[in-house]
Amino acid sequence: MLTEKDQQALISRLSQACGAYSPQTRRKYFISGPQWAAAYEGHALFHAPTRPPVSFEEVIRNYAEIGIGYWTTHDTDVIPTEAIGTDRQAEIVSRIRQALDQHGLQCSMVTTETFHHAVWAAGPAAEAPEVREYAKFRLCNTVDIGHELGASFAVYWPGSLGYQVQGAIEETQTLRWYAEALNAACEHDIETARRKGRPTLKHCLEAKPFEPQAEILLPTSDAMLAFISSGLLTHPEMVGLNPEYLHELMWGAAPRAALARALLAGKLFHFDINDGYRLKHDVDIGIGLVNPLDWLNVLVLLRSHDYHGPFNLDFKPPRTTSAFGVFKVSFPTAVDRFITLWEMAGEVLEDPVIGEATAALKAGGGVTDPRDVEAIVRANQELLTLHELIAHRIFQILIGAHRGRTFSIA
Ligand code: 3MF
Ligand code: MG
Ligand code: MG
Repeated sequence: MLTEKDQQALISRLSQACGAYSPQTRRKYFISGPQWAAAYEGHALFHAPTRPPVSFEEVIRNYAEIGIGYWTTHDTDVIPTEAIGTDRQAEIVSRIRQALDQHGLQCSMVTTETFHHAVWAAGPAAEAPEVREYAKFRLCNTVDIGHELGASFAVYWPGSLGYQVQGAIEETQTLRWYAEALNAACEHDIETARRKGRPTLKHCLEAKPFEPQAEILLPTSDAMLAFISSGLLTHPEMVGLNPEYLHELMWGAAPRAALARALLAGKLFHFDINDGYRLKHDVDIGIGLVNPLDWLNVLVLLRSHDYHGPFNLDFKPPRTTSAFGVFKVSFPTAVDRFITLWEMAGEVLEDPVIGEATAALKAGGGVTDPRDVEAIVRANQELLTLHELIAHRIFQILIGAHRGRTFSIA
């Protein structure tokens, strides 16, 4: 029988056999590691935890060792709800600063938990005014924590903004109330930033189509774009998006197209990276383990629009991974798949076959009469075969065939 130490030695040896980027290389990318992802104990509605709790000190130390240069957190990942806004918070925040400094990490993003605690049973924009006042307090307090830790982004996932049963809440009213909380956070941010001589934070909305409410009022990034420009926000210029790859895929969208719409609106501020399946629950698998080809295409789009991060590793190490495995396998391999796909995206953008094919498609068939439908069809018929050829070439880049890797039964 293998002892625990033998098993860990096996994991280490096989990880090494896989190869890895160095921590220095990993640190060159704007990749952030969430406190909650590393500290996830493997629990769910139908699942008991499989891993013990880990402290922020441990997470920060391990991220540093791996080469993850940025750390992100919910307020209540690190501060118990009852200590929010108290001296205890100040003491915890100063310990976080110390841990970050000691290990050379930066806090890039802070987020308010408005879904877990009983106070959010009816969501952050509930009918009771005291719940909404409390939500404002929590959002403003998170802005304070963000400035204290040197963050540049604040994220809001209003997953509890919705209902289980229809008719009990009025949607327009609830959205107006939700906007009031965001407005309070932006106004508080402007004041705090001025006082501290820091830039204001970028406030990012994150959509998810299902969970935890049965029906969600802002289920997609597109719904959030409409909300941002609805006139309800006092500072729409401070508010953008934190799309999550799987959250878009879950409702059946093409994540790349959803990101394209965010880019066009100038609202792609932050990006949660992970993987999973269409029309399923939020399985939060590590990037590239389900849809590597789609991921490659997503990164081609982002690279060609100069989006260089943050890329926030919002996945959940599977319940089958041990506490040792979380930092030995789960996080380093997720980072490495991201880096590989990112570099491959660079190859796609520079590939001569794709370049020539794309240019030919854009040049079109050269028909000068825009009313000659027959001629237009004929002039483009052969050219359009290039669509499939481009897709094949991207597949070849994914598997390394463009560099001579071959497979054959002969
Ligand atoms: C839920 C999520 C959230 C958000 C987080 C940051 C727990 O599916 O993705 O992670 O990313 O609340 O705002
Ligand atoms: Mg997320
Ligand atoms: Mg998710």
